[in-house]
Amino acid sequence: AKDPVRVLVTGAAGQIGYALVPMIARGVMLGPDQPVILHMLDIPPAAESLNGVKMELVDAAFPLLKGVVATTDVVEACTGVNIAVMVGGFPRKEGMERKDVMSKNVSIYKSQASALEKHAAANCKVLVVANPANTNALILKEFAPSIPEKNISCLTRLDHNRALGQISERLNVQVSDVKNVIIWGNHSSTQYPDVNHATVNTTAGEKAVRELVADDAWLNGEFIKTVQQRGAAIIKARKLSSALSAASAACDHIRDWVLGTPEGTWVSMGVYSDGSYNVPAGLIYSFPVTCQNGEWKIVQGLSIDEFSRKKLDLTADELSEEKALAYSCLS
Ligand code: NAX
Repeated sequence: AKDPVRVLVTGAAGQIGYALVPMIARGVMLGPDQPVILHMLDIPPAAESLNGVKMELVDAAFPLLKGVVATTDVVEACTGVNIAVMVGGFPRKEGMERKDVMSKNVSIYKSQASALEKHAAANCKVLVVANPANTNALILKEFAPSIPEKNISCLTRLDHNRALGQISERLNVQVSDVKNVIIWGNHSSTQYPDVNHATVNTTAGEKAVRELVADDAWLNGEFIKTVQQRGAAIIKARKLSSALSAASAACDHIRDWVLGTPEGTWVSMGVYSDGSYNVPAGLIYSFPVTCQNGEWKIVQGLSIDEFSRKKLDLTADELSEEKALAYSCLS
């Protein structure tokens, strides 16, 4: 039998946490033969609720779940973890300035970065979900200099999956037959969902999404907007933000990162930019990536037309601004 993997979920008493921990305990994230020990962190006001989640995990009698640590102590939470899914953060409340929200999250991610750096297992992989996800991940990277930058990422897989879902609905095909959409940039409304290289598996072989949809106005307009605004549409409908789809996307992200992407398929991950596609180096930016042996690699050589170029730059500009704002909160 395999040794258990320790998986940290911060903000585990929240909405996404409640959807995510049972998925991890069932093997959705790391596979049906991989035992796990869950580390759950939240803040003291949520301690009782966190303990309730722990009770339910016990009651669910998951065969793969070999232990549960539920704590409000960040050092205890981070000790020995192999994977860290950072869902906890300070939400934007009505009437709050962007700078105030940023400042709260910068201080959270700065201190959690240090705890991970000192106490996590060597080669721990980190996924930041909490918003502003890209910039929280960047702060985490800056304050955990001994964690390799290739081990720090943020979640844009939900946006990626939303794009697959929209194409599948529009063409009335199975979502599993659609692949290679790309989310470029920030997990925000400036993200660019790009279908220029996306394909659908049909009985007549692989066909380009653009060819099958045959409606560039829709693809360049409503489609992009729908994916960009999907989070807000869910809030409007549910009166709560996306949770099950976010949890599922977090599992997809880690699973593909650890176990590899299928041959010929790429996924979107927010990763540390090396300047690929003329995206400024030093931002956490969502790129198309393939994964093998536990490492991601940015897909190279895709053609970028003028329309796309503008959109890649726009979302990069927003990230540069966020980075400057985050740094201004440090001083
Ligand atoms: P909730 O407010 O339900 O849960 C957040 C939890 O984090 C709470 O239990 C809170 O007590 C805890 N928390 C706050 N500060 C903490 C700290 N310093 N250490 C540990 N825990 C802390 O929010 P939920 O709906 O679960 O969303 C969580 C985060 O995911 C939010 O920042 C949200 O904006 C972000 N999202 C990101 C998405 C993505 O695709 N990247 C999509 C979904 C989601 O909107």
